[in-house]
Amino acid sequence: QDGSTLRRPALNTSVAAAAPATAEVSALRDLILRKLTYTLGKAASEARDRDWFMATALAVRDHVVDRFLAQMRDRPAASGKTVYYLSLEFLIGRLLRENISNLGLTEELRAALAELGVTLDQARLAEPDAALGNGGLGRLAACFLESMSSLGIPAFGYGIRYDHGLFRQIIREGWQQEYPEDWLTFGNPWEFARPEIRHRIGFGGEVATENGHDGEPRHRWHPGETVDAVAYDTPVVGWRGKQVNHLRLWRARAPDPMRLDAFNRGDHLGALAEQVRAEAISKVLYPSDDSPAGQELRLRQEYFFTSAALQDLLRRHLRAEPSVANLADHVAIQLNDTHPAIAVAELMRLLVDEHELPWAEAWRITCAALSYTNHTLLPEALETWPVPLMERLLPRHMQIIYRINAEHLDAVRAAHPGDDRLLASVSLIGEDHGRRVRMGQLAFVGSHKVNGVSALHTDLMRQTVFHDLNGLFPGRIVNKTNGVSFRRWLMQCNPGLTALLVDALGPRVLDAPEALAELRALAGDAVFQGRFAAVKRANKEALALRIREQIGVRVDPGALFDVQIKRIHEYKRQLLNVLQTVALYEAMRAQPMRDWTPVVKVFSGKAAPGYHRAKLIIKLACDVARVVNRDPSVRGLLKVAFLPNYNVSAAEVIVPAADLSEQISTAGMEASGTGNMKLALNGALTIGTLDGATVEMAEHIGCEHLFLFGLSAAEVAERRANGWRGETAVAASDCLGEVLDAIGGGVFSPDDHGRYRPLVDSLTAEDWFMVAADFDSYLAAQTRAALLYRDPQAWRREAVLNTAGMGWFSSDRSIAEYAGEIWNVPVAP
Ligand code: B1N
Repeated sequence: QDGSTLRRPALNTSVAAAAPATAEVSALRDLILRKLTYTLGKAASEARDRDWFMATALAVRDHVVDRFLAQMRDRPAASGKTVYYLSLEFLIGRLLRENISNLGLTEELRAALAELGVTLDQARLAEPDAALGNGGLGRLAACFLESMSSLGIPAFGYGIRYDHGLFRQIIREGWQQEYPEDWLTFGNPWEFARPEIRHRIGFGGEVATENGHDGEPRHRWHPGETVDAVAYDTPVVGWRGKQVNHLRLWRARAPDPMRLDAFNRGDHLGALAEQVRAEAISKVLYPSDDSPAGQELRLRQEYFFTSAALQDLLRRHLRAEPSVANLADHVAIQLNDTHPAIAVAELMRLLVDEHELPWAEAWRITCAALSYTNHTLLPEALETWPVPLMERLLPRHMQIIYRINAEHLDAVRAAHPGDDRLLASVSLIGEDHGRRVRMGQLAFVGSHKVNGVSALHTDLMRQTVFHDLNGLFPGRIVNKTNGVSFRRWLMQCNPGLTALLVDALGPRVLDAPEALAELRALAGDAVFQGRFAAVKRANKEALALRIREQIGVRVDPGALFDVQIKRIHEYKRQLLNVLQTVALYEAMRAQPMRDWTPVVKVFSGKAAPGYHRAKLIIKLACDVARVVNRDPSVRGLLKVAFLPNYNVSAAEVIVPAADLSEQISTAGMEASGTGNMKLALNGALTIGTLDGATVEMAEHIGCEHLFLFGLSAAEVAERRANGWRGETAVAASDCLGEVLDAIGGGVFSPDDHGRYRPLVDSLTAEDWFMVAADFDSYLAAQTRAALLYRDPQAWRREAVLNTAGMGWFSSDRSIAEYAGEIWNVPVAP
């Protein structure tokens, strides 16, 4: 009745299924061996998996270099533009499988390694994750870079080469603990250090004003402190090796390595103080996600990489062009959220102060070159910087911002005389909590296009945070719904499903994801369903093994795998999922012999280190898991697993194994979501609210094929405005009260009865995230899912229809839209 009982089709599980040519295999084998011997200085007999990975990666990198250099050398085609994607985060994950798959080298490499007595997985799994991002925003940047290469768009990604990426999460007795992550310890075989590509970044100091020859005053910034940004380039290989773009990450170095005089006096620490201060900038990624990180170091990081990027692209431009006057014809600069929003002032400074352009011309170029993507409307996540901090750290930029603001407000006054409310609302300086620079407003005013990341989110941008600016600049806000790289999130992470799709739809599905729609015709076909289910079953077995190895919990691969994998945040409502788990547990205990659908609840995700509520939710999930997993009365029909240290590589195992995808944020709060897309693409059914891009998924898949529930964004807003209280929902519900009593009363925390009292109290009171409000509706949706799962044919049909409806959510589609409507760069058909 489940996939395991069907005959497994003889499928070649690789995308590039053709037998590799022997000459290529031996050449690759010899190259790997040479790298191992002469670059790493290791004998094959001594080599560990990590050494094989390094040698393999270096060999693969050789295959990339020629294309990489050509891209660097050649200007893009005549009318060509280069896209510069500025992002404080790039959540790359591992690169070996992506690079060999995109180069079409997978089978050659597998064979070459086999001749050396090594499996591809041995080498592959030894690669550390490049975790230079927190979550969706950073992963989107990584998918977008890959898509730009795949579509043949010349592009650079600019960011920071953090010594330490997102912290490693350990769960000790249910509590999250953070440990530093160390991806560079053994070296990074993908990157090229470019010590000769270096830009000077200033901080602090004074601004001198002189009289320029044209009568206009000239400003010159004399920074009190300087730091060097040094380039490290990682090639980004596109699908079928089409184009190799650059991910250029900046490392902070002190201009002078140390003060020799102090060192010689015996002041060894003092001699190094400047170096430590400078290099702190690229030391560690801030672990904030959808939350503010208002530290001075964060502002230094933001300015550091933004200035380095702009200086770098100007230098590149001036190598081919006589002046900066036509800059906007050759560059498109995308600001990934407000983290690089200081680019507006920095580009003005470079054009006006350094390249001596008149202000008005510089402003025209700046607005034409820049565009800005907004990723969140959560008020606490909108970046603002205190004016005194900006004046101290970036005095010239603050002057420039004042002038931009003055001209902006003059224009508003002229068009809307006497409207002080409007002036205060659209000003670049907020006066609410002390005077602060509003980075969202700055990015908006300095860009020609501003985009949201899903249709709903873009509408909410127009209605809320950017309502007044939208009125002043109609048409500037556009929507660009997110997408995901089908190479990584289907072909590489799910080779079994990919082979099945190629078999059913032909190889063109690898290049044209719209072809997935043709699966609809096969959704009811019992043979196809069986093959689809067999792939899912194998992926679930792999995940079951991982769960046992990681946390010692045994799960049945035949059970419904219900997964919620994402950052832990109140608005994402992992708590709602835990409440339903407890409700199910109580129901099972009350009626142990009913024919319950076996369910495995999988949770994985990190909480921001300072976000106590989120850490308490992890603790609750673990406490519930401990009680449920060892209770014999549930007969193993419910298992709960919290998998520690969620990252890209973990997602690549969990996503292909999921049956049910939890996308249950409070409507109006998740800007887009991209995990929702990865899971549905791999045949998981969605249980979700009408939030973010899930709305558009429901349109593409057909809303009857998702388990939708809960309040709409408008209803949430209305309840909040009318002073909603959660106790209303408790009173109306058959079981919510009992669930809250159990949790609040210490059933899952016998060592500390009061541990969850504050959590429960917030649900009966304001219930800001509408957990109580949506509980009954969520429970009903969960029941529908559990019932459907008991009918394997019906479930499989739905799973196929979900995959079939996801073709539009490729990041290639997103990038083609950016190219056409924001960047004005051609995309080869
Ligand atoms: O960006 C993703 C979206 O799919 C998610 O819905 C959205 O939550 C996420 C401050 C953020 N928004 N804001 C952030 C990250 C780091 C930080 O320091 C904010 N991340 C998102 C891609 O569009």
